Amino acid sequence: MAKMRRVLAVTMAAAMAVSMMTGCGEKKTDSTEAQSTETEAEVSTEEQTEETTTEAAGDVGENVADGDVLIDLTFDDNDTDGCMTYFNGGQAELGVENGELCMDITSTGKLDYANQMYYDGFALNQDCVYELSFDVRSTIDRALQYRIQINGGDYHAYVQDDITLGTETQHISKQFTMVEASDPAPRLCMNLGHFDGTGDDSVPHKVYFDNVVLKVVDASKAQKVEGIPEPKTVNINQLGYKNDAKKLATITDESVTGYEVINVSDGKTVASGNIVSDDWHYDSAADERYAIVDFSDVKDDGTYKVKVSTGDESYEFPVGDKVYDDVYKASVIMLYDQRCGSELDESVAGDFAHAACHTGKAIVYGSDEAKDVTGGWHDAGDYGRYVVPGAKTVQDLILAYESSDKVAKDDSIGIPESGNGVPDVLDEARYELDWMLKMQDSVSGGVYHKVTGEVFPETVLAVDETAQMILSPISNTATGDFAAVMAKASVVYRQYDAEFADTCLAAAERAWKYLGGHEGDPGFVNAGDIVTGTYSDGSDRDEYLWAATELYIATKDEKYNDFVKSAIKQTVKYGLGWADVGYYGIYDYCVNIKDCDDEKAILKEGVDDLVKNYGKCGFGSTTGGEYVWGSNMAVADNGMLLIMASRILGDDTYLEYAGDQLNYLLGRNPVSYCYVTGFGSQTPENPHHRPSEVLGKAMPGMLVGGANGNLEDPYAKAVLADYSGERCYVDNAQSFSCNEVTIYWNSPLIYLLAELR
Ligand code: 9MR
Ligand code: ZN
Repeated sequence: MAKMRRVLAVTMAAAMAVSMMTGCGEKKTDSTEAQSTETEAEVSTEEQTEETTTEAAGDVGENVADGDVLIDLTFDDNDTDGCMTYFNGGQAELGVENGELCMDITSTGKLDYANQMYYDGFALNQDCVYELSFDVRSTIDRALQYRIQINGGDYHAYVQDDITLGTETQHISKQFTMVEASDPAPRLCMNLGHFDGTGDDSVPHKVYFDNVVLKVVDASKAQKVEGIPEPKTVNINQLGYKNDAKKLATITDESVTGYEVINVSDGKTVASGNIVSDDWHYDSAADERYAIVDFSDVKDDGTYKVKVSTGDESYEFPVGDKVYDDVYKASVIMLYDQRCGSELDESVAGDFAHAACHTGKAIVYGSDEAKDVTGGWHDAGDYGRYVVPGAKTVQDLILAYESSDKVAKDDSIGIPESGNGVPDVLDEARYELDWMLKMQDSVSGGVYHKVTGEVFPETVLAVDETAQMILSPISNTATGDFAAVMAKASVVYRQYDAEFADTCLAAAERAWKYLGGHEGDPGFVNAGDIVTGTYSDGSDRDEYLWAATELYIATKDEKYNDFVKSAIKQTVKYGLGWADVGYYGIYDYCVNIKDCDDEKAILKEGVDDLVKNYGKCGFGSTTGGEYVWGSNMAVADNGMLLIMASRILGDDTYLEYAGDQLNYLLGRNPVSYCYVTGFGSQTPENPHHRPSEVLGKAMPGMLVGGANGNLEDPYAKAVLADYSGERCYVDNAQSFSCNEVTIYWNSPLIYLLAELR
């Protein structure tokens, strides 16, 4: 039968293992190795013609037809056919023996999913009937749980059964109807951990699988698998513009020949223009032709929309003086909501209030030493606390305080410390600094890289993560970042708390001493069975440079200046990220030290590159066509850098580009999302953020990671394979590589909003 269909190459991230969500638990590792296996899964298109649908009524549903084979694994040629493993306390090796898949199990752990074999890369359509079948045997009598489950949240099963295995091969076959909403990215799991009541499964043994097949039995009632929403053809900053700001809209429908800006309250056109063929350009990262219209002359307070000649309209947006006040406040309160180790006040955190979490002592990895490292912010959608990204967040807050008068005076954001005479952003940053001080080893001066459980927590509230906290080993990058922010804090907090400033400076100097004895140490990698985030970084030169700069500013000791002057002659990674931090040092050097021509030149080179990138993007972003995990941080960081450079270089033109970084984040992008939760006309509602997932509502004020063309989670692979980088964003909690949130994505947003509001 005639049926249009496209083949979706489903990339199984095996060795790459960027992040693996699994049955009841999440496991992420950070190896950068390339993807190992590509399998093909057929996913049918939504583009089926009317004709074929009618003709085939009865055996064709939306996207699927009777007899479609979605999984067909035979393990010939010694190939595991894209099957993967997840462990949560168990131990096994996956391989192929004589054309059968073999789980060679040495420990079954404590949980039924302690050992898991899984397979991704297929979809389930609601109301479609399927048959799952496979052959299985084991070298001992033991239980197996097979299931197809949702691959995130509570990991509940769409179909599941527990069976008893023995040495005889059994052919298992199960029909089921997908009764829940269509799922583009479920997971087939074989749970081979420990099961009570089925004999002794603790002895080493092997379980063999063959002929694993998932087939469509009856597609007549099958409903569609929804893709991502169609973006608007006219995109603007959904939160609006300040009266005098530059205002651009991007149009992506090439049949448009003109536009008008309409005042929504009276329907009157306040600006209009034509779009001619020369106005159209190509954005390769979005894979779209676009035209830009400038309506900066619309300056009066009001609510507007841009309407184009085809009748399409942008979302409505305000123009006024206070358009960013609420989002600014919410983006700071998000950090309060991420606080760990103390009770969150309901009057601030609302539904996200909770009792003190993670209050137990942490064990220093590889020892019996228990240490109090309570406090600090949860990093992201997980509850890990990591020094490296924490330092970036603190620095961004302090820079916002230093560069914006409004922020420096604002003591009324509404956190518990508001009104205490210390600006709120400094209070908030101090919460992290106090924790960071506890992360320093009192003997060596080195700083522990992170404190997390061994694995990522399940989708639970912070108070319900009860796993033993472990302090991962000291790293140079954590110690360098620590030295930098502590030295800076010693300067900034002195007027508010001289004793704290002294403590910070002494800690920074001890950290610097550690660094002196550890030049050339290898970068951080996860120790033992720990699989939480690594914040791995190929170079620590930038961290050393930044630390030396802040210590020079704090102490005026020339030994630090000598270090800076020799470091900038070498290869340093300049950036404002968690990995590349060189510009933090360069900028503060320029602000504080008179003789800074070399540093100014470094800054100028950086922002001039951003300006070149700006010209390549139809939506104002300066990432140069790169859309990676956390691309929204890159956009926000670039906005910061442009503002910082405009100060140092005395050139206001950089500020316009900075404004467009904010505009991109708040809606002028090719997916039409205002990327901050709770704000804008189309806003992320399903962030990968455990508190939001458990409560079923997104915590407000969080900047999500955004477009990521590398498709680094199974959900993104399933729904974004046909899109180019700048459009690879999906608002789904399973997509941790597009839709997670972090403290250090919020902090450059806070800086931008502080400056531009
Ligand atoms: O933001 C990090 C991103 O740049 C990396 O590509 C990614 C994979 O290593 O990790 C991101 O950081 C995550 C961290 O490892 C654990 N907490 C959640 C962070 C955001 O996804
Ligand atoms: Zn906590």
